[in-house]
Amino acid sequence: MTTPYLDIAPEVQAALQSGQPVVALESTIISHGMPYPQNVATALQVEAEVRAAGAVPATIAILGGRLKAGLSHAEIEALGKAGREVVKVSRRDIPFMVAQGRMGATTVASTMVIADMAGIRVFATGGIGGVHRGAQQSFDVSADLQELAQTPVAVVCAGAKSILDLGLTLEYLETHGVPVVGYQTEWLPAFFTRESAFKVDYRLDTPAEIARVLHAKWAMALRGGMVIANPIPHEYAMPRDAIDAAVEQALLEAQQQRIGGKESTPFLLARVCELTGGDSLAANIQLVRNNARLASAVARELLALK
Ligand code: PSU
Ligand code: MN
Repeated sequence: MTTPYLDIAPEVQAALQSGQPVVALESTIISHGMPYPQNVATALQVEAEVRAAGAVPATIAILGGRLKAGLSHAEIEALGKAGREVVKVSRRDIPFMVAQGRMGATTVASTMVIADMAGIRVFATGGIGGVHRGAQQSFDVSADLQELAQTPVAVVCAGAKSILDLGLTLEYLETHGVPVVGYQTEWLPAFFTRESAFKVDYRLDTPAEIARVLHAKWAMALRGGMVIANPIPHEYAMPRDAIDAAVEQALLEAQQQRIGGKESTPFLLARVCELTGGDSLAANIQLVRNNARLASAVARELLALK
């Protein structure tokens, strides 16, 4: 599907038309997920990783009110430099950016919306949003989960950060019919660590097996996407204690400062990054690159089935 609001970069368009694999990438991870300048460097490295794996990257954002699938390096630099000043755009925000001609960084949810419009089926990121700890009171459930329930895009991630309640996140996804696949693991990865206390729904060991399941799901017109949880490579995984302490501290500060709504996740991401220092940032960068590689392989295998 194309819309009059969507600009697909020529390279991405050519790849889609000639049956080359394309991988969508989000932009909130650039603006709100990491500090400048590492965010820009990472975004470019991730694009390079996709290319090295024989696929075409399509970083997604909203610029000047246009939905963009495929950004220039200058556009990525602008998003990264503006950082948390850029509007964080989820599904609900898209029409405001378009009608008002504004710039927005897309979350997992809105990246899925735009990838779907462009006909891109596989998307790589770091971590997805989920059910927040204390959601029984706050009702804070990321719109990413509802998007996974309705939009046919596979999201390759390293699980979810332990700022979230991973058990409730899995329950929510189950209720909404979203499968969670572990790549070469039966445990849900927790972003900085390879395992959590929770099992995934299905373990699959090759990109081809993942592609076959996606193909079957969409061939039957079953609504929605899939979570492909890819553990951080062993050599970059972090000790759980260090992460847990930083997460507890960040959550406490968020509560004290009454941070809520869309500010919650960016606040927690930034505080965990500050409190754990360079180590967690290095791990974060490596896991996104790792996800870009797997997503590229899945995109390639999916095309082979069409
Ligand atoms: N988790 C991370 N890094 C991120 C995000 C989440 O470890 O960058 C970003 C993604 O863009 C995700 C968004 O879609 O935060 C979720 O925000 P919220 O919880 O407000 O839905
Ligand atoms: Mn939220």
